[in-house]
Amino acid sequence: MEKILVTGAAGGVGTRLRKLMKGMYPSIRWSDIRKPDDLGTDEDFVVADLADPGAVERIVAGVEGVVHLGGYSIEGPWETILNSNIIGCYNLFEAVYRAGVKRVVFASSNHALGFYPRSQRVGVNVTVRPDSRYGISKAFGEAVGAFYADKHGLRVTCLRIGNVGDAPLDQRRLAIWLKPEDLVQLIRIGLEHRDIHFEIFYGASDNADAWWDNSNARRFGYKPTGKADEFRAQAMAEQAKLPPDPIGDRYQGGPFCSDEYDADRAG
Ligand code: 15L
Repeated sequence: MEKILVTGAAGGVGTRLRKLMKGMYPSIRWSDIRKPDDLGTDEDFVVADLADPGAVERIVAGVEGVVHLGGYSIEGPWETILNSNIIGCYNLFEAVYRAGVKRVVFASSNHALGFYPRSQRVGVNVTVRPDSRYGISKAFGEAVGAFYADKHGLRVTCLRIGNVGDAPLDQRRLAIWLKPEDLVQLIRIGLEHRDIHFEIFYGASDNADAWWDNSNARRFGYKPTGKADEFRAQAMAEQAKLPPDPIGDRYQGGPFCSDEYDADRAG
């Protein structure tokens, strides 16, 4: 890979990646709907609204691989999710295909499967169970990726990311924490591994409480270095400060599941 594009450069994960991936490829173009506050003078950055197909065409021109983090990263109103994550994601894959880009690493999310109970271990061959409009948009993105891989030969890797941070923030994050350096490892597998066609990996470190079977990522050489267990005491201390959440605590998606939840009343 000589030249790659990373969307979502101004977001929390993008901001970390701009530091961690510096110099990793000969040329990295960063993009977002707004300029990052801490943009360095040596960084190649282009503003683009993913909902605008023309703007997306311009940012993908000349790149060999794309890391697609861009979009709205939490639950939001339908209009917002529709424009940023559904239309934006479609525009990205379509532009990539038309420009002859070879690979996409798509930042999916644990919220595409948030309604699996915490008691169930899930692998990559399960039905999606989104916990939010945001989760639906991530399931949509995975489907778009599979389509362009199968129909047009694009090499696509979907990362079902848990929670990226310096340390797990609470009990749920002990199961789904992703050390930023481990995310970089997963991205590099997606961009560089010879045998990628369409793959789904869980974006999680080596967590003792894991709910996900990440053997597919390990098959491609993923060796996570982060261990959430090392932060157990502090994560549980933070958990103790949170109010009880009977629905959120039952399901993998946590508060994304309890937010707007009225299934019991409907039944
Ligand atoms: C996500 O997908 C979000 O982008 C992030 O903001 C966190 O909410 C994370 O999931 C999580 O589940 O902790």
